[in-house]
Amino acid sequence: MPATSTGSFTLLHRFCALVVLLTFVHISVSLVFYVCSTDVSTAFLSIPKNPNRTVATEQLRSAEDHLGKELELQQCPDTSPLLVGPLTVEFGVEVTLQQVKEKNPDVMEGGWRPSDCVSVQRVAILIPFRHRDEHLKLWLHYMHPILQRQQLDYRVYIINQAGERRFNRAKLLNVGFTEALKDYDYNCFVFSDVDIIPLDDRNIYGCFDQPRHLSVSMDKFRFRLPYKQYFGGVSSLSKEQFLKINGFPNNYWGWGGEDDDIYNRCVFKGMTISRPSAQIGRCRMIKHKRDAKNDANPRRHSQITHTRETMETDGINSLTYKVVDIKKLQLFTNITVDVGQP
Ligand SMILES: [Mn+2]
Repeated sequence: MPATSTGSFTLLHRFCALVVLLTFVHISVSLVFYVCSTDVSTAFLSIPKNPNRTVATEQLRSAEDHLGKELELQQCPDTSPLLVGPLTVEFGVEVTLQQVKEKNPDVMEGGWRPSDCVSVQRVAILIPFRHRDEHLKLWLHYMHPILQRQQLDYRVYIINQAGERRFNRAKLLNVGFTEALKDYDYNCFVFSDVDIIPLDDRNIYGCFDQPRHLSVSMDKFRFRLPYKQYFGGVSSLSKEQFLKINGFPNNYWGWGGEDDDIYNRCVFKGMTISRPSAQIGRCRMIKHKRDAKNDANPRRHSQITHTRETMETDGINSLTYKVVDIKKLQLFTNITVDVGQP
């Protein structure tokens, strides 16, 4: 073999060895980077409370939790073993939101759900509101422990009417229904005034076969129903029942009438009102003066005689409003909303 030929063979041999070496280095480096990036992303995903996580991620996670629990956990018992029965409720007590937070460390994002069983009742508690901060503190103080003992999967929403125009309780509740469903798959809605507290935790803030009236014997009415059709104070409807009646009326401005309209809607759709017994349904209302801009609605008597016609076109299907602000706090979600004016 000529010398030149031997020389080029050696050169080729060296060149091939170099290529193999470079390839090896390349693969090694790629492998190192791959392992590092996996570590980083795993660490990133497993941070439990990343303040920057998006609402979408949060909703996905809560949906996953929900599904996961349903697969692993048993349904909660029909009657919660945590109930204690009659309660003492005093409105003279001084409470601060800080104290309520400390006494309810497991309440987060305005609510709670059992960790050891799956609650059938996924409840949004909706409170129409304006300038009643003192009442709200008492309500949260008494209600959060009760709702946890009832083993509900619940959250509290304060639907705060923006501005100082005439109050519209029923429309605020329609807004609460719509906005709460953007958060979670609620199947039950409790509509409560901010100043009413039950005197027995066996009065379940959940939903039943028929629309439920919960505040059936109030101290204000000497522990009796003021009239048989009374549906004011605290009531609950399942999502299905609420949609069946086209939600609540939007055009009752000022005090009164809207609760009778809602009662009529239920009856016209073939439903009856379910109630706890007069004993279990005892409750107290905080005494107060009529709020500013909530004078009795003079049209209410005439309005409630037309429910049958108006209910088809006035309700959740005709609801318009503007959300001004949403704040997700530990003890409740505050939704401030512009509901317009008469
Ligand atoms: Mn009141």
